[in-house]
Amino acid sequence: MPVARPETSDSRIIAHVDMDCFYVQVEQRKQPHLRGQPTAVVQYNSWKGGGLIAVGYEARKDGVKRSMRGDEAKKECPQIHLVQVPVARGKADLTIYRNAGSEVVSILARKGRCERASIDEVYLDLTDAAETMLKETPLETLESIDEEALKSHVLGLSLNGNDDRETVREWLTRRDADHRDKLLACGAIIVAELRLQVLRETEFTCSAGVAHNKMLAKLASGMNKPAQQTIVTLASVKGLLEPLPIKKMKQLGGKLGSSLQTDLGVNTVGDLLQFSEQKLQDIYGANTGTWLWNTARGISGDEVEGRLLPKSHGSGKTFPGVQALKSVAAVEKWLKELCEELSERLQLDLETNKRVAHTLTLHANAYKSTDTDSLKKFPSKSCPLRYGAGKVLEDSVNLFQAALREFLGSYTNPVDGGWGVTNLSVSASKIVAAPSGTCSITRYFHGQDRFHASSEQSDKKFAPESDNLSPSRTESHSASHQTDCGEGQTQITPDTSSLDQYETACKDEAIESCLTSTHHEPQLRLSEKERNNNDGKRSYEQKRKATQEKGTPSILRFLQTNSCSSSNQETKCLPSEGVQEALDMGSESQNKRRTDSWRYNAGEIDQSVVNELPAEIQEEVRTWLRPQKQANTVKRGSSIAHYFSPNKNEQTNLRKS
Ligand code: DCP
Repeated sequence: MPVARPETSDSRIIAHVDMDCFYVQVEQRKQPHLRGQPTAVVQYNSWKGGGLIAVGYEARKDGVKRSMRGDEAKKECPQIHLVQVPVARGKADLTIYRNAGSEVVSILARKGRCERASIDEVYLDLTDAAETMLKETPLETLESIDEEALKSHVLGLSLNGNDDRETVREWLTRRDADHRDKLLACGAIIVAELRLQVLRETEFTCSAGVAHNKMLAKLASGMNKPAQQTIVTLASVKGLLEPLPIKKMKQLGGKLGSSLQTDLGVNTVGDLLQFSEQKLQDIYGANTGTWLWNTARGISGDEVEGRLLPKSHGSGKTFPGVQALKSVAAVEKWLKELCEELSERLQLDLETNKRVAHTLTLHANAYKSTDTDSLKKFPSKSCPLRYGAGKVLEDSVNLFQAALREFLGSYTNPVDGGWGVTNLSVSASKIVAAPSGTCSITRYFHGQDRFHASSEQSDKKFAPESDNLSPSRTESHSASHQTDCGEGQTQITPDTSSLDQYETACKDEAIESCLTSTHHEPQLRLSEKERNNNDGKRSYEQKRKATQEKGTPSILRFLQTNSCSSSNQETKCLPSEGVQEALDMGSESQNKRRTDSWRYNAGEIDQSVVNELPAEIQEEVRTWLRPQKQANTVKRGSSIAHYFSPNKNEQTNLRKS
């Protein structure tokens, strides 16, 4: 459900940066001989040459499209290079792309609040940077403007085709311009410089939209690709939005968009303008009505969230056609792979970023062979997340069983046959800063757990999963979910008395997820080697300064002169100085949150488990618990107890008292 947030200010400067043919660029950096060659990345499943998941711009010129399979692409473009996505555990491994995305984020985060929106997209709030620039250097006094900024596409600015860059220069430096346009001009200059920095330090090109809010910036970033940027002036908003098909708008691709089409005959954003806010509220409720009214006018108050790290982690796989999983044993086999991957990523997030996840969710798509109710969805299920691959697997298997019972309408454990699973994924969400010491404790449990995965069904509390993640876009992408706001999730499990707060939190999260639809994103990490390679960093820094002194080349010139041949290795192996910076930024905000977002529920921690811990960890746990007990401020449901097997008796006694 969209949420109408009032426009905080139309003087904000927001950029949306989107990498160009991202996986292809990552592969081309790895194999420089592919630079400039028609290239596509294909799924690891090689049927008919594998499905294309990313297509380079050279191949697009020859008519190759993402919807094609490798064999078809070869017919269109015989010289195309097809690179298979890396594989691990029998499924696509996106680590290399996640890490490449992290490099980019760390650079972009230098200039303003930065929100990582997907594996290759970032929002930036550049308001402060633009205001500072405007104060320090009035634009009309600027002597030289970077060529990259002069190549900007300014919506609504008529170009005569003779000297477009001169026309853009005039627009950027207009003395009589509205203050908001002046800020946009500053934003465009800053974004151009950032894109050049990304190119120099990572070898990746990106495109960007610069506007007064997130919605408009996102619409603009894809308008001129690759390696270009588009500016949305206030005057151009109406012309930009009016012709857009309603279903192309964010959050209108689903049921709401369909209802607008069928119930109101609204096919374009322009069609929506004829409805008053009151009328839209009458039909869709106050909140959605206002949101629709605002959207039609390009008004959106969504803030750029300061988030450099993923909101959740997911691991999944699709099993199309005959590959469908038709027995519980087959599902368990794959769940083991998925849970191990998820668990590794959770552990890495904990160690690298000091974050812990609270909620484990299982999603699947399934069919019944004798289906009278073919539209019935396989319900997603969630429960508190316990760390350790064995525990994650144990809980996931239980969630699957519960969901399958519900799907089949069975009260006992379902038997094999008569059903098939075509998509399976596990995800971890509600990620917050970890309290100090969690890392060592979970490592302890992690080690233990692989060998002692006990299963006590009675201890499980399956919450309905309201964060309904849709199937992944592609097989490879299934390691990272897209979020969609669907319906049809019901609660099946009794014994939810202690979960009220937890469920509410889950629902809030679902709403939030709907607002920022994401693929789930990469770890912000570099190898030790990269982090420690300070010498390389200095020499690059010196080079960069030298280049700047000579004048900044345009992105195209950069590509021509540095076409990323193997001689460019030095650039490629650069330590990304910004990553550490970004890590620091991340932990700073986490530290801030640490004090207010983490609550221990003393009553839920099983003393017998604590007593088995090494002495120093026992001491740590007791230190955490002491102030909470005294303050008596513990909340149920959101607690460190999820790392432990809860002692039901103690909890029951506590509730009674
Ligand atoms: N991706 C995927 N499966 C899809 C779509 C995309 O695995 N069905 C992956 C590969 C892409 C990356 O996500 O490189 C980013 O997707 P985009 O939609 O942003 O597309 P590209 O970056 O490839 O191209 P463009 O330059 O058009 O943005």
